[in-house]
Amino acid sequence: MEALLAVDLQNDFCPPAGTLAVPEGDTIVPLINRLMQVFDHTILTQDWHPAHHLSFASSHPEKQPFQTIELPYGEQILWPDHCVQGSTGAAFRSDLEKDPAELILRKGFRREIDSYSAFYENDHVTPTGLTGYLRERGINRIYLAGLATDFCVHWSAVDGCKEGFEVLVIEDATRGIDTNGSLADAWEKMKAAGAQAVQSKTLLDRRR
Ligand code: VGL
Ligand code: ZN
Repeated sequence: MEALLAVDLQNDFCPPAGTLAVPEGDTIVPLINRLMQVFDHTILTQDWHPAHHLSFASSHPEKQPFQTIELPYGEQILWPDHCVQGSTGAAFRSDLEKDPAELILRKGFRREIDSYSAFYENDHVTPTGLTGYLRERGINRIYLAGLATDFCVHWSAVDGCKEGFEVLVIEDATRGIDTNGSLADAWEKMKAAGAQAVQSKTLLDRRR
């Protein structure tokens, strides 16, 4: 059984007003709405940080967005403040269809740990519970779409493979941030982990 996992389609990741806007991030929303119609199961993720989250550059005097720091779990890129719990920026895009979603998974809610992946926080050991949810529901294949290709989609794809799921990334239904070569690096790592790239057309053409 398969599910569509649509990642972080929130105002802060979209132009023109998002604080961490992914170029063209807004343009994939109508396509993802159509994709939901050809999947029996849709899951949405929502980046959901408390104010003063440790991944925010503003939490570290002297630091600028897109610089990095060392945290106990390793290197952390510092971001502009984004997706603060309850803010307009953290809300889903208003044009996103939310009704088909069977689960809305929030992540990044612990101040000290970022969480790009929908499966594990960035320490790679704190689970979100998604593996158990998918397994209990008999879902063994996941299709990823959403934002950003090089962070939350990338890390979710790699962890999904590690957890034993078949992972396909719908390439034209994602957009990347691309800081320091991160987009090319992400595709290399997703493919090395066993994830496959697919185009939305092949899915939209499927007979159901
Ligand atoms: C994301 C950076 C920080 C993402 C979330 O959704 O890809 N990227 N928080
Ligand atoms: Zn975030």
